[in-house]
This record gives sequence, structure tokens and C-alpha cells, in this order.
Amino acid sequence: MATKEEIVNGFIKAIVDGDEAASAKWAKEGVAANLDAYELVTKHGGDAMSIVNSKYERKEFFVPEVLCSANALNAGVDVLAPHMKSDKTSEPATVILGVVEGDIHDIGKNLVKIMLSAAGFKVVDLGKDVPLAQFIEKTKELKADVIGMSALMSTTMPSMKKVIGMLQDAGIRNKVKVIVGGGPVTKEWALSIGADDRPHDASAAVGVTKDLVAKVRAERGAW
Ligand code: B12
Repeated sequence: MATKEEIVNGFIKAIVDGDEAASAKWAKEGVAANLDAYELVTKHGGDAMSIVNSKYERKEFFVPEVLCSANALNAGVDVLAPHMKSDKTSEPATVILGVVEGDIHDIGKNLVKIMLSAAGFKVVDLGKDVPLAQFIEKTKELKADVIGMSALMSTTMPSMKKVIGMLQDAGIRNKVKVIVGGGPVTKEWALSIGADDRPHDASAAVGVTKDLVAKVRAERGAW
């Protein structure tokens, strides 16, 4: 059987090479060797995407290569997702997730979905490039407890602030908690736009969401 080092290096190389089959193969090896599935995706998959990003910045890679790498990471995520452990919540609650309008980077959002679903939350995934009004419509329709928004670009981050403003205008800001995330989103910025929190990664989103659900239910009562 391959060593942990071989598996991690093989997984990283497969992603950088944009090789979906190899990524899935190393992910399976990781499962067989009992490696932590979440760590393999977020830490080592994240390392691989940092290498891809450096190559993109040095103009060794262009968008098609980056896309192949993203697809290779996703092929590994498909294998590893069922093995990611998440603390179960006793409180079934509805979380709406989406990548804001203009932004199609959805790998991080998909990881958040995997972790929250594994924890027992009902996750309604609006997908990527989500028109802002949809966050408000779905929140009302589903009487959601938490909205999670993702943005990976400085140009799309301001949409998160707009959604929070739209919740205020609709008179429902106090009925739902808002978490935000994505590479450029800092905690300071999140709090400055009126979001409730910015969990630093998909795993941290579980505990934060649990706490916010308890809080919003105590403050708001029934919808
Ligand atoms: C992969 C990638 C792509 C892929 C996306 C494929 C896909 N299905 O997602 C493709 C090729 C499509 C792409 C396109 C573009 N990209 Co791009 N891309 C990347 C890259 C290399 C990796 C992103 C990634 O997946 N990271 C891995 C995941 C796991 O990390 P993550 O998303 O940050 O998520 C973690 C946390 O942030 C958090 N999280 C994320 N969302 C949420 C949400 C909530 C609620 C919570 C709690 C937590 C949370 O949890 C996750 C797990 O821990 C980044 C560089 C980088 N280092 O980020 C550039 C990057 C984001 N892209 C960039 C750019 C400029 C573009 C393009 C404009 C390029 C072009 N010229 O066309 C287009 C834009 C397309 C669009 N309209 O959105 C820039 C953005 C610059 C900026 N700051 O504004 C970056 C930073 C590259 C760069 N250095 O210039 N890209």
C-alpha cells in the first residue's frame, strides 16, 4: 500500500496536472489508507490549488488549465465526500447556500455544503452566479435559519453587502443569520458589512452554523 506521503504527493500532482482519473485514484488510496478525507481535500487539495494559482499568476497556466485542475479536485472530492466526518446537529435547520452573482468559483461552496449536510442541516444549494434577489426569495419561501454566501473575487464581494441590505429592505434581516466566506473575505470585512460571521473554512462553518441557529431561534421564535 502507498505511504501517506506518496498519496498526498500523488493527489497534489494529479490536481496540478488536471488529471481527474489520477485524482480519484489517489483519493481512493487515501480512503484505503484511512487518511482524513477532509484534510486531504482542504489542506492538500488547497495546496494544489495554490500551486495552480501561482502558475496562473506566472502565466504558465491559463483559464482552461485552471479549470482542468478544478475538475480534478472535484473528482477527488466526489470520492472523499462520503468519508468526511462532521459532528451531527440535533437541530434540523435550513441553510441556504450560494455563490453570488457574477462569480462561478464553486469548489469552496461545495465543500461547505458537504460539511453542513453531513452535520444534518437541510442545505438548499442555489448554485453559482446566483441572482441576488434569489437569496431573499428563497429565505422567505423556505423560512431559512441561515444564509451562506460565497465570493472568490474582489469584484463580487460587494454583492454580499447588497444581499444584507436587501434582507433589511424586505424587513427580514432579524429572521435569518448570514455567514459569508471565500478566499478574499476576511472576518473584519464580513462584520463591517453586517454579516454575522465568517467561518474560516468549511469545517468551522458547522460549529458556527449550529451556534447561529440556536441564537436566531431564541431571538426570533417561529418565522
Ligand atoms: C479554480 C479557480 C478558477 C476556476 C473555478 C472553477 C470552479 N468550479 O470553481 C475557473 C477556471 C472557472 C476560474 C475562473 C476565473 N477566475 Co479563478 N481561480 C481559481 C483558483 C485557482 C482556485 C479557487 C479554489 O477553488 N480554491 C479552493 C477552494 C477550496 O478554496 P475557497 O473557494 O477559498 O474555499 C474555502 C474557504 O474560502 C471557505 N469558503 C468558501 N466559500 C465559503 C462560503 C461560506 C458560507 C463559508 C462559511 C466558507 C466558504 O471554505 C472553503 C474550504 O475551506 C483561485 C486562486 C485562489 N487561490 O483562490 C482563482 C481566482 C479566485 N480566480 C480569479 C480570476 C481573476 C478568475 C477569472 C476572472 C479569470 C479570467 N480571466 O477569466 C475567472 C472568473 C470567472 C467568474 N466569473 O467567476 C482571481 C480572483 C482575483 C480577485 N481577488 O478578484 C483568483 C484569486 C486568481 C488570481 N490570483 O488572480 N477560476
